[in-house]
Amino acid sequence: MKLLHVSDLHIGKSLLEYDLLDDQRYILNQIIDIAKDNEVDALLIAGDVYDKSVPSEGAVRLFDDFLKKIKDEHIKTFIISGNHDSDDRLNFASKFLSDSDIFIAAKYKGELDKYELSDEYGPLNVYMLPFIKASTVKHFHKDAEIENYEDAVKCVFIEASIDSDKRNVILSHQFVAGKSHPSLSGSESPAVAHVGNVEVIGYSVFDAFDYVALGHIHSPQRVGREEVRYSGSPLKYSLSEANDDKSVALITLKEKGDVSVDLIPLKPLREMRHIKGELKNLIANVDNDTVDDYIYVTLTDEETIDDAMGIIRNYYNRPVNLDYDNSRSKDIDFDDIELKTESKPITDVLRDFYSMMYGVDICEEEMKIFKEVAEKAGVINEAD
Ligand SMILES: [Mn+2]
Repeated sequence: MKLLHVSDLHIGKSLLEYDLLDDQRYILNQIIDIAKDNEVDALLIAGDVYDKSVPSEGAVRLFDDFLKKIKDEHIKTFIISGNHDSDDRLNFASKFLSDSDIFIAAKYKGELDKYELSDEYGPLNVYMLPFIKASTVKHFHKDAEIENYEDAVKCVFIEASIDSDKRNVILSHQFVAGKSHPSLSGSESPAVAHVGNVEVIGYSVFDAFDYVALGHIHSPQRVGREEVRYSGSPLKYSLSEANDDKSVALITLKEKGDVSVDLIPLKPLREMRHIKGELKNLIANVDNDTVDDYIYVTLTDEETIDDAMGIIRNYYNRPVNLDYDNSRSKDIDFDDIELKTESKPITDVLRDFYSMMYGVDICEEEMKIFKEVAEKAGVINEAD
């Protein structure tokens, strides 16, 4: 039995003003090609299909096209919801889609969805756990002692009476940790890793499963054991993922206990790059193959350069962000900022920030504009 595990598609996501639909269409087609080339028995999509609970028209259209291709290629597909998905919207038409071997579990309704596949080694159970919170499960199992997400998942598994002697696979979109927490990449939101976090679920809760297809963390990685994995997002969605190697996980299951994992690399339509240096050096060394990539720029110039982003735009078509790494930026102690700012009026905070960044005092005209904007945003009122 061969299964292809992907997650965190985040269809409809944009980077700054660039919508990523072309990049996402390209990578979804690549995933279908990989599924075909490897003759997989099923595709597993472990949540965060969409980036937003109310996806854009373009996002819905792209997912619709993707489902059509899956159906035309006869790829059996299992899809669960992630924390970014609206359960009811993702569930739309799911009863019809199941006739086409596309199974969606977007909402926990008190029972764990289970499908049985089979091959020459016998039956294989595919369980689908949509993204759940502790309160979701508590609602259905009022007598169970559920204090956190781990209790909730344990309760779901007990209710489903999973037979650990059978071959079992599960899709789950939760924050699962091994001995250490998985490394976050920044675009997962709102996963915040800290000790005692009620969302963290120990990987041993999944001991009854031969393979655990996880979604939520965007950097591909195993959790605790080889067969408990985050496939990671198919595209880089934040600067901290710029050095990730994105991949899909091809799972081969033979008799009970015999599971192998192969990572198949994905190649994006456009790369994400972080370039760093003095502006004059950066623009003197532009590699023509990279001008369409998503570019994060860090300037090491000591002086702030007027309209640096505008200059960068003359060389790169998709700059996403620009910041500085110089002696001034190194002076900023982010832990201290909250303490230093809470007792000050916001106009003073801006005055200090401006002089730290630019080395001169803010002029009255700029301060006037700032006040107007801050008033409109409701940060200050006229009395301030
Ligand atoms: Mn995600």
